[in-house]
Amino acid sequence: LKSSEDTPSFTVKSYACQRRTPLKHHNTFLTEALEILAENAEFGENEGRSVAFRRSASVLKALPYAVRQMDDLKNLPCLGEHSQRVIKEILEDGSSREVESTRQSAQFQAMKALTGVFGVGVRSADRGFREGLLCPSDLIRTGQKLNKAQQAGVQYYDDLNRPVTKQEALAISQIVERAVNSVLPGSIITLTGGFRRGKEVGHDVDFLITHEEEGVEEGLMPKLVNWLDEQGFLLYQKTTRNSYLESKDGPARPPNNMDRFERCFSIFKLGQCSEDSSAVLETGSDDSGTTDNVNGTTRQQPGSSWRAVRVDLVVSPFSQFAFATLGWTGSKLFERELRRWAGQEKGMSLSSHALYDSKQQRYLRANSEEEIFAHLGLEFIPPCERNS
Ligand code: 8DG
Ligand code: MN
Ligand code: MN
Repeated sequence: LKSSEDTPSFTVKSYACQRRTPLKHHNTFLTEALEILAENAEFGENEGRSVAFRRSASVLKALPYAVRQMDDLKNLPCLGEHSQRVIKEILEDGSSREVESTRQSAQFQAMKALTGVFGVGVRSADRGFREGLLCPSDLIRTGQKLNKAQQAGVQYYDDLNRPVTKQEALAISQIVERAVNSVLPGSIITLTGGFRRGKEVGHDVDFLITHEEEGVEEGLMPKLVNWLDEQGFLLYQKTTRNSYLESKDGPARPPNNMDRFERCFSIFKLGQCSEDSSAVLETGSDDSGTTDNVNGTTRQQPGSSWRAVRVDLVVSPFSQFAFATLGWTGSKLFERELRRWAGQEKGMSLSSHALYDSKQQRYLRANSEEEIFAHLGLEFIPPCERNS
């Protein structure tokens, strides 16, 4: 045995998609600190810096032991000089000055509060902060021009910042199943995102919908949204049309990482869940006196019988279902690392629609996530170990 007891030796592969990352791990006090710096870099639109901190944090999540001294980090990949400096300070002093001053800075707190509003991105939050806005209510107080999404974001701010429980996710699943089965019987509905990775709570509920008979899923989303709206389940929705076309010249690069499925970003009105997980579902047709109008925006009162929940719906053709499932399960870093692995190590291009092999100049088909990992020369990592 080479390693002594106090300096565990453990090899960690350098891409997050090559290793298993459980939801609960041993280094939360370090990863939370590094992720504050990652988040702050995102607020400053410094993507390289933010990914570097996220990768460092992710390596620590994969360790089967708690890091106690710098020696415990020997031979670990992805730990840059800056991350190591932060870790060292936390191990020695209990906290990092950089992390604590970031956490307490007015700018970080304002950016966190403003981007916490559904529909408000880093750009608008930054503009707001530079105009003196510090919190969501400043958006209303100063009469900012808000688009429909942002109006809903402000209106349901408290609800949308309250974590969605597994039980609520299951109640939403039941509604979505009912809706989908009335507009296209035989459809397959998968819970994706954080809940598929085993999370107990989430910031939203993500669904992927398909049908074995290729093509019948076309036009499903508008029908689904109509059904949900008519039953009073939707407080807000924005649907985007499918725009993906496979080309024999390989994947046309989308302008950003957004994929091109038919999708719907929505806010559901969910009736109170009872203790025993059987949801009592209410429809919203009568608005039974539980809301109150403040400054022109309807705010929900405490103790109301319903709550607002963010729900993402995606429809995929059956032939792309495996890729879509993999792409919408996350985590975001895991997805990013999968694409980087495909490109840098395999000369392939992976998206939520397809896998293209540049050397062979052809698409590689897959009917399951397992087949995609195999195409990529990776060991299969189950969803609950993709919490990078
Ligand atoms: P949370 O909601 O509990 O906070 O965690 P999550 O479920 O992991 O995060 P999410 O923001 O709901 O994202 C779920 C997955 O969906 C994640 O892997 C990233 C992926 N995703 C988006 N937007 C897009 C997109 O435009 N295209 C693709 N392909 N995937 C996307 O969030
Ligand atoms: Mn999610
Ligand atoms: Mn989502």
